[in-house]
Amino acid sequence: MKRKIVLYNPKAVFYTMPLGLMAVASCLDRERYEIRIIDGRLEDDPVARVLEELDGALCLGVSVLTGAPIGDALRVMRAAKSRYPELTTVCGGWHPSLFPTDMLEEPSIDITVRGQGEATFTDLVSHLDRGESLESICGIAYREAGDARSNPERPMMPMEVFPPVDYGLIPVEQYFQLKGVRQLDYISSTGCLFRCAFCADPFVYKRGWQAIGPARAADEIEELWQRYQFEDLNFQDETFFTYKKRVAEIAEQILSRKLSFSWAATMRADQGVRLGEDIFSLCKRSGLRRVLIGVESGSPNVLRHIKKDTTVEQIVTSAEMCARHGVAVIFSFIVGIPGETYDDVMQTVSLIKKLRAMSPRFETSIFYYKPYPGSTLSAELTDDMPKSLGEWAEFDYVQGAAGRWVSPQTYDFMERFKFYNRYAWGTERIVKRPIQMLARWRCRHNWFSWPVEKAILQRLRPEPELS
Ligand code: B12
Ligand code: SF4
Repeated sequence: MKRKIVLYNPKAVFYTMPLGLMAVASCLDRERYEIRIIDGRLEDDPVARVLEELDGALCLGVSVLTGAPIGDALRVMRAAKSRYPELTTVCGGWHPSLFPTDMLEEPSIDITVRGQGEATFTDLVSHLDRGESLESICGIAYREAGDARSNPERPMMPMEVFPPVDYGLIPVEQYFQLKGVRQLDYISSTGCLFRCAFCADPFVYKRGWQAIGPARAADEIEELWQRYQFEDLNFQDETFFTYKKRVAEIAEQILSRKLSFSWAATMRADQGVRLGEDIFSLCKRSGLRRVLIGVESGSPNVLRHIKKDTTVEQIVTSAEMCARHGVAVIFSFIVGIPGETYDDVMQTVSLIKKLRAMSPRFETSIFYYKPYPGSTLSAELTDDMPKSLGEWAEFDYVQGAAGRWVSPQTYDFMERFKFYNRYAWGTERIVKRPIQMLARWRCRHNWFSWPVEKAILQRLRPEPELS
């Protein structure tokens, strides 16, 4: 008889498909295991839904991002353990990769998996199934005689050895409906070669990067396109544009196979420059609709400090290329990095204005720096970070306020700038044009006193302050 494996994706913002769980599940032998993926975002009562599936299950696997998803994961795992005390619970994903042994202080978590999960979970499931000791399984931590034991690292494996991700494990149409567009999430590479000091990736993947080849990616994408008729493909890779030859081959394959959809991916500014006009144009012809560029700062000093390894010139050049080829961009910025001066912030503000003025298709998102675990920058801020799993669950990474190191002057300025920056550029409906002109004038002159139109707009239609 097949053993059941239940996998849970905690509630989170947006409806991105649970690619992590799909990836680990796709490696399991279907002759032996029956797999259920339950997504908290799709359920009215996720706890009841998980409990319903758990009877006779071999294990419950949960994917855990840092922040609010931890709270939902804990609710589900505690309920599962309380109903089925013998059940093995396994946590994988970003938070367990950063805190593999700390997480085991929570009694409802039995095992944590670090980093790339495909081979580790396959190995773990067969050991659990056979009732064997876990001591030889690389990449996990677990409790042994009450103590946390951490096994050696598992080296990252080439993605080519894993089978294609099985989208039949999730209700794809339901995600399309919730997203409001037939957009498929897809991943063609894992990890990242760079070393940004605010990011957890260098810690989790040790600056390793693995990908599937362009021909295989194209085969998979074509099969998925025929099956689901999606209109947009969202590459969830950390840095899709890592090797320009690979990117060019994927774009060529999309064109030669006459696959008709738009696509979006994440790009670094230096990669945009290296891509060159020809490959940029090829990408555009193959459907490239939008890129997300993590700019972070307009100050060369801050870019150096955070080891971004990109320059302001590269940011502007890649933006010019995107504008020339009609590719939309979300430029994401971080303000409030410890050590940043008011002058650095003003350089960021100038760059934001410059980029926004370049194309109505350019958007900017501005976040206050939050010390994310696992990054070298956050190592200096341990006092400002949560200590327990419960505190991590309450740490708001999406909307939380600025850190204590951000001066009231900078905070006040940025809040006003963020508001007007949203209206100042881009295409606004005719009724809002006068406000747009005024907002643009204010941004150009950094003059945000007497914000009467802000009060009017907020009264008309209160909007979230995040840009
Ligand atoms: C899609 C996505 C989201 C989605 C989540 C979708 C979901 N599943 O619910 C949404 C939009 C909700 C989201 C939100 C945020 N995200 Co996000 N997101 C991503 C992104 C781009 C892709 C994730 C993905 O699908 N990857 C592909 C799969 C195959 O990889 P994976 O999930 O890592 O899974 C592998 C392993 O982790 C492991 N694994 C994962 N789950 C499990 C479970 C088990 C049981 C096992 C055994 C193994 C295992 O095996 C998998 C295969 O190798 C990643 C970057 C990336 N490329 O990973 C960032 C990333 C995960 N996000 C990140 C951040 C910072 C955020 C935000 C704070 C961003 C923001 N400022 O708004 C928010 C807030 C999250 C929160 N606290 O609420 C960080 C890390 C965060 C962290 N420490 O948890 C990442 C790494 C980006 C980065 N470099 O900064 N995100
Ligand atoms: S921010 Fe992006 S480029 Fe930098 S290390 Fe993280 S994933 Fe890589």
